Amino acid sequence: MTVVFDTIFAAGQWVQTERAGGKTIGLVPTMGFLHEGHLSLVRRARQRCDRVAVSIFVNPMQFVPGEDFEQYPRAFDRDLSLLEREGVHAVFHPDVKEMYPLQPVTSICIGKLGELLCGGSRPSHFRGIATVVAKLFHILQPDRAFFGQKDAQQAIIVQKMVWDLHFPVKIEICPTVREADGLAMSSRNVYLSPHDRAEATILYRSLQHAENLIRSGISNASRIEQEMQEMIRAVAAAELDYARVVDPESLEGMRQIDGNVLVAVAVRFGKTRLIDNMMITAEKRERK
Ligand code: PAJ
Repeated sequence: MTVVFDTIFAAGQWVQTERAGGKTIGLVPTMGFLHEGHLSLVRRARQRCDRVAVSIFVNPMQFVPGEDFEQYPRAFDRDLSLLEREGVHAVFHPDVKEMYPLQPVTSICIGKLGELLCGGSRPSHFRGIATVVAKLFHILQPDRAFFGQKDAQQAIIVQKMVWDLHFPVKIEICPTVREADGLAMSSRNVYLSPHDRAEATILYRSLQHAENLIRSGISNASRIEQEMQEMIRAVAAAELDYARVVDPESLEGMRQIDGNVLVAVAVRFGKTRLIDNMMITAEKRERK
């Protein structure tokens, strides 16, 4: 049976009971409008933990003014029935007043990591994410929390926050789930017109192109970035935000590729901003 809590107090009581019974808790934080990507995290959590809690909360603090907070798709009843089918034990579904009863004066600052890549066009976004994730960790006290590789920068920032602030939680990062044509699943894909939806495969195609270049031994990061940018610019409906080859820990750009790299793209189709990424390991070989 799936229990639903909309207050922090009720969630805390459930946590206390489960922990007193010696159960481990897995948390999957989401903003709802669930798809197979979210459900893959839920399934992993079910395998790894005795009890699974899913939070559904569209967090206003991570939306920059002018973004889609109001329009963000919501479908709680549908989400709940999907989670019931997955055997989720608890769903935490607070409203904004419950999570932010007062104007907060405290937030989690992540410095440069939050300014690079998506931070360039969404300045306070990662502060909002780190802060709400820290709150969710305190409320639901998970042993493990599950995040998607799809949002690579978010996953890296959460992992660093947990290390820096000694949260007693293990972060597990799960692979990106894609549509048949390669488009990464996202709650925002519903915003796309049929035409833009077809063109949106450019994100994955540009990542595959980067992968092929790296596998063929090309190690000049800016050449790879340029080729990706050209591919994306050739798609009329696509407006490039970034296409970068970066160090997977610092998210800083690099000149020569060596070992692991994160290739990350962000592209706008009208008002809809899509992101995707790939972790690629360059084989140590002669450079071209
Ligand atoms: P949301 O976009 O709903 O995503 C919730 C979780 O699902 C994140 O960890 C995200 O990386 C993962 N996810 C999304 N699409 C995925 C896909 N195609 N494959 C695998 N995993 C995928 O990310 C957020 O919500 C919020 O920022 C949140 C962490 C809940 C904080 O508000």
